[in-house]
Amino acid sequence: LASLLACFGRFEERRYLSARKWKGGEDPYRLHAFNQRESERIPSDRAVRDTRHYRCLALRYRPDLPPTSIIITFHNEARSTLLRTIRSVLNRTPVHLVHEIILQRGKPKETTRGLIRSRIRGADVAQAGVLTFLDSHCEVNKDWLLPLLQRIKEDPTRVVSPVIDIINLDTFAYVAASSDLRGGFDWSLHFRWEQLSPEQKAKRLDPTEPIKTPIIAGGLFVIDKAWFNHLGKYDSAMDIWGGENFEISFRVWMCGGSLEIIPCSRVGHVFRKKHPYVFPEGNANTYIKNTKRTAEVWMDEFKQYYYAARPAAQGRPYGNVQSRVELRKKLKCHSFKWYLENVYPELRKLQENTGAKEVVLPNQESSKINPDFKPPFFRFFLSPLQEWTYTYNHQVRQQQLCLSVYTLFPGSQVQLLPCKEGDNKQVSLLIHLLSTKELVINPCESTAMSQRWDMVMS
Ligand SMILES: [Mn+2]
Repeated sequence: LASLLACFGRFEERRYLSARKWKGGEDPYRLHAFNQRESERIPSDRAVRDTRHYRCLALRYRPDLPPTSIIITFHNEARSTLLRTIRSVLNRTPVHLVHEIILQRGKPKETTRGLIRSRIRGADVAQAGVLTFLDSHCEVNKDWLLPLLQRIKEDPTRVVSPVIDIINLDTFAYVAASSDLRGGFDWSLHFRWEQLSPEQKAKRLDPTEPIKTPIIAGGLFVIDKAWFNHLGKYDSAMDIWGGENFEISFRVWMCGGSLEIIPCSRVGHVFRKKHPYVFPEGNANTYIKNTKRTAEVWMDEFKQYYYAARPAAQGRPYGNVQSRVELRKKLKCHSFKWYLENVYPELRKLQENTGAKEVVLPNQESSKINPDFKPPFFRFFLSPLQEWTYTYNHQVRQQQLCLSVYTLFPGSQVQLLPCKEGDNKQVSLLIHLLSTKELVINPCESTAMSQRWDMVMS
């Protein structure tokens, strides 16, 4: 690495980048969906603001941190952004901690398997005991690596990410991201950043403390190599990109590890509005295939909420998941219910924005009060984990589906059908329900616990 650094002293960056000149009227966003011209104008070794909390500066790290292999996977990356990724690593990382930098280029003929395959290949050739995955359009900040390695040295089952700062895709300005965020998602397996709740914030007395996160954002994380291999690397049958972060996140949590965001580690990343790759069957289809594989292998009975939230996934081919199912068995992983209860209870509370009131079915206390109450009745149709919304239109809905009836005759079936505005066959008042194997209408009985509804204002 020292000799690589010396090389950069003689490296003619301007010449390397301006092999092609920009003509007037040429679209600098065309190839990479960011302003390539601006990226080329800004030197690759520019100074960036240290965006950490000032208390991070006082932290001391162990002298025996393990060196890491830094794996940068790329496919058609702009030279300027790739160069900035590498130079920032060389300039802002203690030399003894970087065993090697592996530039893993996606094979042109392998575009359908793309980045996930490349990451696996990079990991397989890596020689250090710790793997650091980076995107190819990043810019690491001061001391970014030390706090990440420290967490892994203390406990190799941790999988850790930096706070991902924002490199503006138009101006390439380096902007600090909030360090009170964690990764979250909804039942359609759509990723989003989430503010920590007021209670979680109140509990965080020390702003340098790691943040447990239900999911990582994607390609920026550090993991012990033996742990990565033990957990089954990646699902190599997934296409290109998107959804793989769900699979690896569920797997890490459910199979005995944890995911953390480390506020004292900062890495800038160019977030794009659209993905520049051409996906094998279009972006949406690739995403559906990858998330469907995840739901089928990891979400147990809760996959029905994924299908309810993403109806387009129903009936879609998703390949063979046998080996991943076996992997899960072999690793004796927790259930998805465990994950929901211990890692991401907030997912249960997600509800439609249209919702005024939240209805939780059935009354969870009732099984304690009434020994005759049999919760298994509800297991398929009305699990306590399901979240229902009682809307202003007086529909009882879950995602896009509403409780619907054809008649109010006792014994007639209640069904879940796609919601329609103003459909009076979709329950317009709270009716009492009696559950047998299926959900049917029954006259009110004030003592019947199976007819109790708990309503919670949201
Ligand atoms: Mn990226």
